[in-house]
Parts: sequence; C-alpha cells; structure tokens
Amino acid sequence: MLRLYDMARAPNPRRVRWFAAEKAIALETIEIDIVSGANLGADYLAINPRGVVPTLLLADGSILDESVAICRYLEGLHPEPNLMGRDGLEMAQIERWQRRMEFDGLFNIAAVFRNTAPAYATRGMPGVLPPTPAIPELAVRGALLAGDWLDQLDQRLATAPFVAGDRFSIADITAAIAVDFGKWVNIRVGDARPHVARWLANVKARPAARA
Ligand SMILES: N[C@@H](CCC(=O)N[C@@H](CS)C(=O)NCC(=O)O)C(=O)O
Repeated sequence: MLRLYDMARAPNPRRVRWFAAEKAIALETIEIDIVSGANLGADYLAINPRGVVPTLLLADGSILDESVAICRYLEGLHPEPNLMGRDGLEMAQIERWQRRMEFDGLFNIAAVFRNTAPAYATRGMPGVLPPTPAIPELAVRGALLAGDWLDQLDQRLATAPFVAGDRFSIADITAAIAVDFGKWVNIRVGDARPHVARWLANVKARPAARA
C-alpha cells in the first residue's frame, strides 16, 4: 500500500485523500502535526527535505510531493474514474480550472490564514524556509481576492454543473476544499452565492469527500 504523509485537518493533504478515495485507492496515512512543527523536525525532513505535506512514499523509496503531482501519479496508476481529462483538450480545460481554484481560491485563503494565525507568526509560508514573518496586509489582500474568487465561482456554477464543465473533476476537489478552508478565516459562501452553495452540497455528498 502506498504511504501518504498527511495531516487530517490540512487542506492540501485532503485534496490527495479525496482524489484517491474517488478511485478507491487505499493509502496508509501517517499523521504529521504541522502546528507543533513536526514537519520541520529531523525525522520528517529525512523523508521530505522541503518539510511540506502531503508527501507520497513510492515503492522504490523515492517520494512525490505537490498535491496535483501526486494526483497525476494516482491518475496514471488508476485511470478510472477519470478526474483529470481524457484527451488533450479536456485535460487542458480541467487543468485550467484546477489552477484557477488553486491560485485564486486556495492560495488567497491560505494567505489570510498564515498571516493571521498566531501559530504561524514567524512561519508565513509552509515548509523549510528562512523565518518568514506574517504580513497583515497579505491577509487583507487575500480576503479581498478570495471574495472575488467566490463571486467568480458563483458565476461559473450558474451555467455549469461542475467547475470544469459537465462532470466532476480534480477542479471540484480543489475548489470544495478551498471553500471549506475559507470557513477557518470567516470567508463564507453566504446567501449571495447560491450556485456555490448548491454545488458544494452536491460534491460534499460524495462518499469520497469524507476521506
Ligand atoms: N503546493 C503544495 C502545498 C503544500 C502545503 O502548503 N502544505 C501545507 C499543509 S496544507 C504544509 O505542508 N504546511 C507546512 C507548514 O506550515 O510548515 C501542494 O500542493 O502540495
């Protein structure tokens, strides 16, 4: 069984767990407590010198990090159900939307979290880096941009059942996890984004969403 270095509450590892669960891929999960800094300790850095999760340990002892890269590997191992596109155009469309959900949504919400949470006062960015103090202005900008992302997502979901079009894909996983992460910093869907609310209830009803 593949081993995933994980943190149950953290958004990026959750993307991989949900993706794997859609494909019924069993993963052995090892919990790494980021808040206490276990990801920055010698034991974990011997596994992944970047000090980030998720990390997938492969059978030959090598590792993969970056959530989407891990998902790409799992998609290759278990092509069905397809979550990343069947031909060049569909792959490009799904990637386009996945990246927008990641950079416009997840990244901006993470900026709010990391620049306001006391535990990260000197850890403004994930993993092994020189001390990076929190910058309160980044939280302000992140909240503004995350709100705009939610508005754009609502417009998209007014005309498409899923983020990348007519079927469920990795773009929905990233988007739903970003929306959930937003609640941590009081960025909420609210009543003004009914299409996001409807879509979120739909995708979170999938059994794999509980992974
Ligand atoms: N781009 C990476 C981001 C990974 C990342 O930021 N992971 C967070 C947890 S959600 C982390 O490892 N944080 C470590 C820290 O805060 O030091 C991915 O997609 O996997």
